[in-house]
Amino acid sequence: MTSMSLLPFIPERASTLADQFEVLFWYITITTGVVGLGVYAALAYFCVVYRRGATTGSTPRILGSTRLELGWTIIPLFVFLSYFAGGLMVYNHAAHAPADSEEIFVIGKQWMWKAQYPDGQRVIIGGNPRNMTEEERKSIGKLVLKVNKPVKLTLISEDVIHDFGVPAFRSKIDVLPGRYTSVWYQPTKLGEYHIYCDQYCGTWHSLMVGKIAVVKEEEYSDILAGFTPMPGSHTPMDGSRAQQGQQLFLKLQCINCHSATPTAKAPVLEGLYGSRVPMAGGGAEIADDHYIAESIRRPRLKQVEGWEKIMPAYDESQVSAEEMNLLVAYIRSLKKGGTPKNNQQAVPPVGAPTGPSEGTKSPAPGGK
Ligand code: HEC
Ligand SMILES: [Cu+2]
Repeated sequence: MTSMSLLPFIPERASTLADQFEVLFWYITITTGVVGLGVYAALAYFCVVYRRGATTGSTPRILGSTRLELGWTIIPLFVFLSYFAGGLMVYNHAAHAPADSEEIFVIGKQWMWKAQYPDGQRVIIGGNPRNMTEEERKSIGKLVLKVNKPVKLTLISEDVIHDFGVPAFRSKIDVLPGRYTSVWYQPTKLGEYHIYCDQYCGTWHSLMVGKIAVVKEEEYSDILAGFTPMPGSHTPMDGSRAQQGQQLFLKLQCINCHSATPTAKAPVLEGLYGSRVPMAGGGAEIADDHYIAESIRRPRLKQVEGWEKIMPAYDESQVSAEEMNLLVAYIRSLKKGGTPKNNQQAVPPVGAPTGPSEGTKSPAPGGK
């Protein structure tokens, strides 16, 4: 028996979270429902049986009962504690992505979602095609995920607050400007499921909808190969986010200061990700996605100890949300000894077109 067949307004269950969520949801709904209805039933019964004039004799005078008081205090206490325990378990599941999750970046923008896969493919979900650039229109599609494999979404907004909601996964997460949030799923069923923007975000909020397609692992890479690579990359293979980020790092001249040489004017970024960074004026920060993005947008906010305040702030006009994700992906991937030479340029893959493709911001690798 599925809840689907009984109650047609309840969405399908298609993730591990949805299964856990559903058990807790019905447990709470049924227990509170039974008690609530019981109170009303008793009320109705007493109204009829003890109505004025219908009773024989008078009501006995009762001055409290310790047994009753203890009973209706202790039993509900344990019932409510069981809600808490169930909630804690489901929350714990939802809050901790497995370490082997594949990671997809999602950007919310009035009124579409832009998803970036680790190898550089991208998909535009929802939105009004008439308001899109040529480049974006080519990438309209579905968010494709593998069945029975965990996936972690890291989300940010370019403008206002959105919310990435997937009813079949029983999951929704706010998507905020200037702050990364994340969510993870393990889809359990093949098929297509709705994505909604669950936070009213302006005129065409209703267009910010789309589909997640859950496919078999064998089909996954074929489908992804058909996706349009992000602007600036030539083949999906060579357009990995980290590699595109490296090109940006060179193009924006970050390398002039973050050069990993003894005379560098700025800290080395190798191995920065996940490390503890001591701050000027005491304290320390863990270098996560948010810390890195903020260091680039507003470097004055958190000053690394022992360095001068010379890093310029890069606003949206210099580094867009999409480019920020690339820089973050690059800095994350940067291992010891990985900083490029100042004049190093990425070599285009064999057989790749060499001219700059239309509508791209970054120059073609190789400087042609
Ligand atoms: C004019 C020199 C200069 C340029 C150009 C520059 N930075 Fe920086 N950057 C610094 C200095 C100095 C610091 C350390 C002091 C601070 O926190 O502001 C820093 C700090 C950082 C940090 C935090 C590092 C840590 O150890 O916690 C990151 C990340 C970063 N920069 C990335 C970038 C990126 C990406 C670019 C290019 C878009 C860039 N920087 C361009 C000088 C520079
Ligand atoms: Cu929205």
